[in-house]
Amino acid sequence: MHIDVKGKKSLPRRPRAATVSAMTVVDVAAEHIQTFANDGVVCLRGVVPQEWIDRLLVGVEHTLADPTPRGRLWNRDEQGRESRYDSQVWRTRPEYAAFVFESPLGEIAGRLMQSSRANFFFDAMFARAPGTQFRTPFHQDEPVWSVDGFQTVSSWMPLVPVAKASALEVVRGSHLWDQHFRQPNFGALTGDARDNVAFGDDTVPIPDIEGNRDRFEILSWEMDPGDVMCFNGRAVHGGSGNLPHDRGLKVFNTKWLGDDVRVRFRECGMDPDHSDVMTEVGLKPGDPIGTDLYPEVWSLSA
Ligand SMILES: O=C(O)CCC(=O)C(=O)O
Repeated sequence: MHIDVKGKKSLPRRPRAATVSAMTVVDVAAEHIQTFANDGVVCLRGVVPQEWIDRLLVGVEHTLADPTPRGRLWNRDEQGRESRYDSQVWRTRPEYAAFVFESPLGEIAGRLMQSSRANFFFDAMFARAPGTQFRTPFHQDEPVWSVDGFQTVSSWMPLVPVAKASALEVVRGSHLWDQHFRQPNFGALTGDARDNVAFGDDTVPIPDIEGNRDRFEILSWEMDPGDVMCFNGRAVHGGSGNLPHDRGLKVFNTKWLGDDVRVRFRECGMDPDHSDVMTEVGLKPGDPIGTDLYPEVWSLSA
């Protein structure tokens, strides 16, 4: 797999195991890198081959049938339509682990972040039944992660076709806002006490974006399997519901960290809170990201 960054010198190929992605050539154009820097989001078309989508769909079926302790029923509406979530499953699901290490995503993330390396942070799976209207509230990720840094990428990847009206939405340029907001309390959404985060009073609630949509520039795209919406962890995002009665949605998201990211344990509250597992492997506040928990998957020098 080789990514040609248009307008930049070609970089050495990193040898990889023969996999479904090994023959893939992905172009991350200088234009995509610039869009990601300016807007905090870019939609890349056709960068993940169907073989990967098929393998991830197998993984998602397993995850839905046998959720991890982090698996959640996010919402069940009056018609019984469910929205489900699970995360950090890559260590136990071979399809996810293979995708993390062998797909083009690590390199794409590294290039978009303009980082010399990309460390894998965690995976997240979102599944909604056909007709589900439930939308994820607008929020930022990185201000409540157990790390701090600007060079982060979340890669939101639908495994089935999704219309623009049902896709994730990102507020253009919000990754550059000075103000960082506390997350909505997802515990209140799921009704699961394990999700309650007592965010500190000194944190600022997110403005009502949904109620004032005309005051923000909100981006989303109709997407097919193979397309990836990459957004900065500070970008305000939400949505991804509003489904037609005959269409469900399955999404696999991988989260990536770059050069400037450091461990940070936040007194304001964290979601997900990795402070215990980080401490177990010897990571402490201020440390760069590493260890087997957050493997370096791609680097410029490799
Ligand atoms: O797809 C969704 O509903 C939410 C996605 C999200 O918040 C994320 O990927 O960080």
